[in-house]
Amino acid sequence: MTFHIITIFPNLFESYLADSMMKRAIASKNISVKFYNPRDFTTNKHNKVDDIPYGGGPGMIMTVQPIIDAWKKARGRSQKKKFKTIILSPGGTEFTTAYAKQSVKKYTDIIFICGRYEGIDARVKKIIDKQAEEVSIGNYVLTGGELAAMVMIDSISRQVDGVLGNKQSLEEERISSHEMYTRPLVVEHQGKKYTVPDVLQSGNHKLIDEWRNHH
Ligand code: 6GU
Repeated sequence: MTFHIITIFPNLFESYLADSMMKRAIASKNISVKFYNPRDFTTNKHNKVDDIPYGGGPGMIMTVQPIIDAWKKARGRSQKKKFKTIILSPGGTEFTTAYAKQSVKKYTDIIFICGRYEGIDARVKKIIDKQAEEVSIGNYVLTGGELAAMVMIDSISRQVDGVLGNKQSLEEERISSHEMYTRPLVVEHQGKKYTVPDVLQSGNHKLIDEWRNHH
């Protein structure tokens, strides 16, 4: 899976991609991440990527041309019939694990368009048309699409074969059991002892599975 990220703040992604699961997934070539900064695609003198809104109102709107030119570059590097464009938008379709799984099945390339400021000129979506979908990660407003793109990239990557290795099924199981324990067997805190449920030490995997389904 290749992620193409259109953003004026590529640095925001650096630390997250440089460690842990994402670092390994990139090193093993299970995923790859490419950046396109609209500022590098501007045709105006001062590399402006935004302007004031028609009709008035606060803030700035990201202009069409640099985003579309960045998108064309990303599209040119994608597999023709297997790419998807996601416009990060707090009002879009809600992102879920099911969405992540579907994305891995259907696409080899995902292009993320991250908006900043008060938004993106609506004509970006109209120009890209059928190939684009507005997607949100939940019912709250973020300063920009970058954090949301990172959340989706994390969630989609863990669905890519080989990224979690043989840990995959275990990791998925965690959702049905949120009570997990590791050593030591007894933790003492302010005079009180906190121990691990006996069943988890029983070695009886049928009983352990049953217990996990209820905790
Ligand atoms: Cl995709 N963008 C922004 N700005 N805020 C959000 C979001 C996206 N998803 C939830 N909140």
